[in-house]
Amino acid sequence: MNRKIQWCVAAATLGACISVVSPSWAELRQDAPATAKHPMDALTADEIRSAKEILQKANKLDDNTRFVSMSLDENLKSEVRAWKPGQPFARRAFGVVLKGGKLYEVRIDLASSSLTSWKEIANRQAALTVEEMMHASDLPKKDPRWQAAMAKRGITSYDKVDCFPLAAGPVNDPAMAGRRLLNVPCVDTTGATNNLWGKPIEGLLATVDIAAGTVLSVTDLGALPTPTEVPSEAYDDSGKYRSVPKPVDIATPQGSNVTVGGGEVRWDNWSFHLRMDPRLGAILSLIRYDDHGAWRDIVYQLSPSEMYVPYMNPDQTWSFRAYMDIGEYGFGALASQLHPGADCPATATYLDMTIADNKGDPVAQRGVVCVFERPTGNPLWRHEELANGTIEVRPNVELVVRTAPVVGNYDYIIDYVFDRAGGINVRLGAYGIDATKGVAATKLSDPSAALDTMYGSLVSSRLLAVNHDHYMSFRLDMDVDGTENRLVEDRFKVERIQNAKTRKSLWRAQNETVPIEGPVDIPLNAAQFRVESSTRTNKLGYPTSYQLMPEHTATSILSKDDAIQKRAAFTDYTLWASAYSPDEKYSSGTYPNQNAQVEGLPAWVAAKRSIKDRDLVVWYTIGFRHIPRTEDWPAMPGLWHGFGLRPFNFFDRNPGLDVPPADVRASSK
Ligand SMILES: [Cu+2]
Repeated sequence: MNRKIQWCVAAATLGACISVVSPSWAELRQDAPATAKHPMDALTADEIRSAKEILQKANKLDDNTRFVSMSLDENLKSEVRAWKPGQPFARRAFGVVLKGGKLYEVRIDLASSSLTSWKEIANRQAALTVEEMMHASDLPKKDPRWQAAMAKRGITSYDKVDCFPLAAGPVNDPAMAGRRLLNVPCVDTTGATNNLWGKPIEGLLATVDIAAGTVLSVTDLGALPTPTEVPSEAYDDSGKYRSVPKPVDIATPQGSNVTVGGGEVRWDNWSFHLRMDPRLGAILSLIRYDDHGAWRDIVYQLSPSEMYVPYMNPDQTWSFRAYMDIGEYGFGALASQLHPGADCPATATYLDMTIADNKGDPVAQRGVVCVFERPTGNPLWRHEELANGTIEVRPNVELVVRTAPVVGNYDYIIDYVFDRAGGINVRLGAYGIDATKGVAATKLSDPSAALDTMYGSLVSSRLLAVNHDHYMSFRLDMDVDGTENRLVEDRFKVERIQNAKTRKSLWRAQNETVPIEGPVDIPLNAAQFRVESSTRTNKLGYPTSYQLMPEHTATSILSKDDAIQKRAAFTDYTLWASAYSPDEKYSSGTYPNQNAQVEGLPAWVAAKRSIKDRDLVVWYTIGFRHIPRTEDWPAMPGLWHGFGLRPFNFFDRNPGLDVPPADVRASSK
């Protein structure tokens, strides 16, 4: 069944519509599998139900027990690598549970229906749950101190007041030990529809203990006049859209070349397993390339690890804002439904995710992953030989796996992009709405503007978008032609030439293996980095390898003794390498919420384990600083950053040689 999609311009203007025929949502969307067919498959709805039943039978649950997460506890890497379709495999679940004010880690063997571990984790705070966030948003409205502060601002009815609980950041105060804290600012949503961030109720913050259900304190720095612009109304730019262009589309008129089954995605010469995890979002495993009939390993697992967003404002109601969007909130749990024809091409395949809710019951999140092909418009390779008038050119097409976690005001898009010559690109798009702070200034010439704009940019009258950074850490468990790999640095060494008549200098490449785990300086002018196989060489004798392709990126420049930076110490460097350990997944540690110490990646590598000719993991952080600009308001155009992996002596020659020319493809229809 086909569906006719219409994009219509507002009736007040041209009243024009464009129609395209595309498959129906039901045809495009795939349910999460009912049974696990692959050891890396996410827990199914039945498995989530079983996990809860096993805990109930073990008398571990009461009415107030809450599930932070229940997700796949992966099998050993050696077992997964050796597994062949059709063979049996173990299934285990790992849960994070809150009960009686305590945090527990739970391990369950699903095949034997047994609880294998129930372990209290002391002095740590789990990620925040949706239920807690909703509860915390209501608490200030019942508090007389907050009500009095609101009355000072002339607000006595709270129908149009929305409160958005925020992770409290590192907590050093011993009096707060054991408390489950959230800081709750509020906004006036009068007249707002999509953008709710235009009228912050500034200078007022409630700190709540969500476990106790109490407001601990109310901070009031004084009232400011509320901004008057209603940002959602500004979306249509004074009520006039520009004229409707002729359609520009990505289409697969003869059907998709992508197959998705049993969690495995196949396209062109690529194969990988795809699953959604409540904490990390999309996880790609067992990324392999079909090299003329032989599957070759490249990456065992590729996923986000942490996202750190520190804001740069010293006010008491702002300075704690340094979020860990993955460890405090969860990229899978916050994955947004993707809209055909807008978020992804109309003909993409859309995948569901099954997640455990806070009571441990399965819920389906619809269409939170899309997988699609797109022509790049660029040649994959080409040469025109002017001497004899010949030309050879091959078209490139990419496969994109896309998710869009939405964390409060920010919408991130994470793409994994596969090309036809063995390349993988990881792209991070920042969308959404700037975090806003009410100020007195209406424009830069106002007397207060110099002070008001010290830590951000005016984006509208009385509205400041606060400066901040974004750091997204990716974990790349590389397995280039097997698990034994080494990280190699090709250093560009400048040499003086003694005998040449006109030339004085050149560079040559000298490669060195990084012997020990730790942070790796990446002087982009002076070196390139590759992960080499220790066991395989190509036809010419070079060790097979994949090159890491950094792009423009930033590391944190905050003081290392600052608690917000201590727990995000992975952002001190762009690149790290560590020895493989199945327990080392999160670069800010397992429980960054409220943590004030160095945990995770920087702590693990202090062991200085060897990474030479071993199973190793590399960690790359995409970092960028954001001084907001007026064009970011009231909704940001996407800003993209990324990095890549490309084969380097992995193949014997250009792996895209066998891509047919475009004219052959057209004439063979
Ligand atoms: Cu930003």
